[in-house]
Amino acid sequence: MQFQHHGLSHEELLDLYKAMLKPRMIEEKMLILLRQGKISKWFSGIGQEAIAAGVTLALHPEEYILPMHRNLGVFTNRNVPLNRLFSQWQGKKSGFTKGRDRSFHFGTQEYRIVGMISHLGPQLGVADGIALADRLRGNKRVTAVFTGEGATSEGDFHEALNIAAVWDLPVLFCVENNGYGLSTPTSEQFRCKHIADKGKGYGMESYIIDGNNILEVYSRLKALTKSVRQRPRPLLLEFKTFRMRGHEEASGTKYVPQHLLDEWAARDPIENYVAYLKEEKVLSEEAEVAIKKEFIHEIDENLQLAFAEEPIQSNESIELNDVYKEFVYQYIKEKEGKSNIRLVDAISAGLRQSMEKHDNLVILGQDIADYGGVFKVTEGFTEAFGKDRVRNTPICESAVVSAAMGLSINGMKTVMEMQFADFVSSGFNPIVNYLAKVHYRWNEPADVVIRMPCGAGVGAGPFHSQTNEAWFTKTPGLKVVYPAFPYDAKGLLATAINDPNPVLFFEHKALYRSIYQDVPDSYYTLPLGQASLLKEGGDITVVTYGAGVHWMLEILDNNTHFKVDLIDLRSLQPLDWETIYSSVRKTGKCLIVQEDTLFGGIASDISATLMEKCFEFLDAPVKRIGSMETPVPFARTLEDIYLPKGRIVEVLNELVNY
Ligand SMILES: Cc1ncc(C[n+]2csc(CCOP(=O)(O)OP(=O)(O)O)c2C)c(N)n1
Repeated sequence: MQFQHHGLSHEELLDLYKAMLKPRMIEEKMLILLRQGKISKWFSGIGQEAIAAGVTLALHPEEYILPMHRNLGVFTNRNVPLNRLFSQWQGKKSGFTKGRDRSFHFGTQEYRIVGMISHLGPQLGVADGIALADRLRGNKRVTAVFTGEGATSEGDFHEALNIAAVWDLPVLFCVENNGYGLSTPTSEQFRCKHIADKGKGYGMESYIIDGNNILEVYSRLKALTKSVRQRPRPLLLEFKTFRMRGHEEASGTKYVPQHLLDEWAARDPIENYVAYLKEEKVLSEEAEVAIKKEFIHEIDENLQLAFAEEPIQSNESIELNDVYKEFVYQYIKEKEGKSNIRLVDAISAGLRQSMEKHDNLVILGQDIADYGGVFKVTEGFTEAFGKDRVRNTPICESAVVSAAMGLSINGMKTVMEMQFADFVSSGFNPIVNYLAKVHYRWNEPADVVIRMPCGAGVGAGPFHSQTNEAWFTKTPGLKVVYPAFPYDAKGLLATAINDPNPVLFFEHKALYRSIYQDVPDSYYTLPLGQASLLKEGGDITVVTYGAGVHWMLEILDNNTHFKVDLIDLRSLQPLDWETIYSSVRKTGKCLIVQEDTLFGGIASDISATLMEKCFEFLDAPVKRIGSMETPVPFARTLEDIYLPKGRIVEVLNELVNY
């Protein structure tokens, strides 16, 4: 291995040695503890230390790094206290996740580190968002994100690189090509010769770097980070290296040919560097021993601290309290002056006023800039706020959700427009696994609203008509809002944007241009989690939301003999149970109407809960109505069969006569 000192002083050369040695020594200790059954799992980065160490030291401390499971050197070189790391791995209180997540699955704003989620790929889009926030604020900073070569096969890799290229984001995509993804060799992972070759396809500079040579890693990174800070752009960096141990310790390396292990053992980044330092008379035997002694002492001392800590204690309310970041709702009263406008206009006006109120708010979405979005909600916004804040995205829902997460981490708010709620399936993973879980895991909020134009009754077929709120009400950590009227939509959107938690904001397409209301011209807020009692009849409670509200209003207008308490839920998570209970206690009969197919929807949960909470008050079985258990059909005649509207009167009659 050839080392060139690139003009570094002896002290700097020694620092680079220590930067690799400490994580190596910690790992060696962990392997012993693993064998003693004192820690649960270990993902080894032995043999790859030069990459994490070199990249971290080339960055400034205020620049974010997003490491993976083999990048212990990122943490040690950001000087994260070792006792906190050890406690984290033991699920103890001084760790970073209150025992809620394991190993390197955490972030810390204090050290500007954003750890991975197990799904690997979303990490890359998060780096885009962090870098975008820096660009928008004019910070001359880089963001470095790590991935293995295996995870480059994920769509997230493609999406994140593509976005970074199109937006000129200062992201260093650091691919550690260590030969294997679990047991899968690179030959079964991709067909190109080098991962770096993919850079060309994105119009991106890319470089191949010897990942086992600390001086090459550090000096190349020093030069590249300097250049990217001056001229923001993404770089694809492929570090050639090798994974010397199993994917995790228990899985072993039987599938790796011995000659590869031997060849790469001879290229060990630390041993070779030590030989070089000794040859250059930078490191003496005595100094080496002294450094190791100091690290052994530091590791042991911090291990004692972690082992001495009690197993973590908690209770149900502590656990539940951390699912969402605390948000104190601020009531902002409307001012005088109203206009009779449609639902779509109210949403547009509300969004515009929030853009004026929050200068850190960014809107992301497909065709939302000059085109104004397919439903024209953001029409005229680029003139008012510019294309930086009203930002067209490529067609890549997953990385855009991840980027919104990154914007949040770096102090921004995002409203993302799903072009149609149906397409959220392409961004599902980061919503339910990243945004939903991040506050519970490491106390980091996801300040993101995802607007979801949804619903049937518009003759748009199986892929442009779904109302998929139940995909999200199931997932702790998300809020779900579903207004039926312009007034509610405007006030609830303002609150959703003020709320630092992730909110799925459903907007029914069939209501966009058909429902009018007098809506205050001024900015105002409405609280999430409060249903509205639209009619008081007293005989039957009907609980519904979205289009269901308007079906019910029409039915009640045409059938005045039904005496109904009509409840519009307005938000589904949090859900206003009290309003439902108090009406059902009074009427003793309840029908829940939802547009979604019935099985597993919100109606089922409300029904089951009423059985538990209001059983003594019920005079009839709780009834549910939803769409047929088929995809949403295209032809209007079929859609009428599919949707439940035509079946409501019959069930109401059943309940009246029960
Ligand atoms: C979406 C997803 N699929 C599969 C896995 C299981 N898994 C975890 S790590 C890993 C291998 C990753 O390989 P690579 O990206 O090359 O990183 P390395 O482990 O080699 O550092 C696999 C298959 C996962 N965590 N997430």
